[in-house]
Amino acid sequence: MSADSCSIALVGDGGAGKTSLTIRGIVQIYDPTIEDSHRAQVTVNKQTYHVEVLDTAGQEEYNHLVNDAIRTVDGFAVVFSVDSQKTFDLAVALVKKIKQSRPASPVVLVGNKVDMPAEDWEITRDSATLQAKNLGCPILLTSAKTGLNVDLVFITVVQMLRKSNPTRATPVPQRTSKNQKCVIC
Ligand SMILES: Nc1nc2c(ncn2[C@@H]2O[C@H](COP(=O)(O)OP(=O)(O)OP(=O)(O)O)[C@@H](O)[C@H]2O)c(=O)[nH]1
Ligand SMILES: [Mg+2]
Repeated sequence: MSADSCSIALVGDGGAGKTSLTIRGIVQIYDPTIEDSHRAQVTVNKQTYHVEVLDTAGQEEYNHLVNDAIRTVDGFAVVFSVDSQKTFDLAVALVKKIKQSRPASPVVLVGNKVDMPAEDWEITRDSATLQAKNLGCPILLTSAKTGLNVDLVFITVVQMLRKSNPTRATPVPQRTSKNQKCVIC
């Protein structure tokens, strides 16, 4: 890994929305695969970072790929779907696992599909927030469908990475008027 790049894995149960979050913003016909990676440009405080986004598969048979990711990437987005207690339980277990094996690595808990009607939610905002606090990680509520907070997932991990290890994500100077921007490409 070069000084101006870092890697972020999206992990979580099957169907939580990892692929949808990853490809949000990509203007192309996308053919989902078992595991795919994409380059992203994340701009934080007018500085651009090159981010490798690893979209892992949630099904149990691909656990070994998730374990590989946990060993190798720099930061994590642990995704659950707000309409599924099962995905939340797995996300909590994954955050604990990551924090145990990679204690210095940034982890963000991501509650996806917040566009779903309130009656479909199995996890309340309050319980998710409380659990995240107990786990010691930030939580973001997202919708890959509407795009809500999707950029923030990557921005937040990069920000945490900069703080925890400034040499890991060295900025590439860039012209942009916005303070924060994230482009998956
Ligand atoms: N309503 C809604 N549906 C979503 C959202 N994100 C994903 N979905 C749907 O949820 C389903 C699963 O999404 P994926 O992105 O394939 O989930 P995944 O986590 O990549 O699943 P695996 O690859 O099997 O681990 C698809 O039908 C998506 O269209 C969202 O934010 N809102
Ligand atoms: Mg997927």
